[in-house]
Amino acid sequence: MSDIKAVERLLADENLSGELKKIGSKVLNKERLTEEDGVTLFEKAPLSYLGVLANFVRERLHGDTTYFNRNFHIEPTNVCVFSCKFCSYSRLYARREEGWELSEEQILDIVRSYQNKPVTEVHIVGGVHPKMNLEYFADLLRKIKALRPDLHIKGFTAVELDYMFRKAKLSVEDGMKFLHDAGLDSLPGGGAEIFHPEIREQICADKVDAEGWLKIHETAHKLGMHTNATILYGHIESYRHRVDHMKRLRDLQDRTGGFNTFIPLKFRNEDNEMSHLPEQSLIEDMKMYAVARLFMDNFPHLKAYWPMLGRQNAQLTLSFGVNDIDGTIDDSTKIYSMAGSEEQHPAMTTAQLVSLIRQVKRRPVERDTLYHVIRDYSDIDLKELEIDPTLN
Ligand code: V47
Ligand code: SF4
Repeated sequence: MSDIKAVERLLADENLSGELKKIGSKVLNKERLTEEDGVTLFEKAPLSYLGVLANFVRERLHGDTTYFNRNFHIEPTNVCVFSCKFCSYSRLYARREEGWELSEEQILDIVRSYQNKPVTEVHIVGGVHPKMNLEYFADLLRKIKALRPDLHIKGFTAVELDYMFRKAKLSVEDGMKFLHDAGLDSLPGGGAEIFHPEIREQICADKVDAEGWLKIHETAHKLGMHTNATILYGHIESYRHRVDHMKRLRDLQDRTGGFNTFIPLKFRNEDNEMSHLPEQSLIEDMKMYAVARLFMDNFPHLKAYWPMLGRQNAQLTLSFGVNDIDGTIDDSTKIYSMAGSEEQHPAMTTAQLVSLIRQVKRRPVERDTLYHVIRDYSDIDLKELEIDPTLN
């Protein structure tokens, strides 16, 4: 349970500056941090301080519970009309012969291949292909639901949705309702990048802006759908831009309460137009997670996406505020392997995920997309898990 003594010791340290003591007391007393506090944490707080406080908040909210799910991705295409400079994955529409475009039958075959497997979620995301429109995706959603009514469909970034709705000449409300009725259950957090126009205009000028992204998520929340949010950090943005980004999300969450999870995504620099930038250190990564946990006080969950960070680094985040490490994935996404992640074929069995979490003395709990508990794995024999076909 949350270690209040560790926080009290931290705040009693005579070497700690007055401003960090004040921020620490706010955290202890559940007072909201200002944007200035957020920037101060990034600029001045030692990692050890951030770790104690973020872990305190994580344990106050969730104890040792660490969530994971059993999921797979479908990436219908990497052909994209946009040209985000950080993206290693997309191929421009003009060079589409270099990319891939799955047919509807191929996509449904992927779903069929999971017919007897205990996955609970499919995550559908891809490039913005001008020929895959709203009707096409609505039809696909209906067909997936017909095959697997129990499968939660988390699909389409706000970038894909914005393009689909505009092309169909529908309002965000009507477009979202149409897809929700066709079977779309929730939205992933992609496409957020950095909201501030000073940065957005340099890294992804041609896709939906901050206001458009937030409006799409707000509309989904109003329809009763849950969504996630991301930040793409560690490139040309400053700490001020990161805090501004988190503040916009926190404000929307105050209004709707519809976000489940915040997912910081580390910029990976292989094979994209920003490859000249170095990748951030692991220390900077842990700072990002910890400050997010402290600043985003109305987000229930903080997720480290292991295919992007690598397994051991994902373990480390569990001491810096994170309480969710995503899912089994089953080698079904290419976004991060193409951007240079160490995880070239991201896949973990349930037994591997459980042991990863147990190794760092946390409690592995399988969840569904909406964080309903499916099973607590803390006392399960790992050997039994490896041989039980219903569990892997
Ligand atoms: O929006 C693209 C990012 C995102 C790079 O909601 C990159 O559960 C780092 O949003 N380096 C898409 N990041 C993926 C995404 C996501 C992933 C996992 C879970 C969830 C969820 C959402 O990937 C894009 C962009 O921010 N991205 N290229 C890169 N080179
Ligand atoms: Fe297209 Fe998404 Fe890549 Fe941007 S990040 S180029 S929208 S696939």
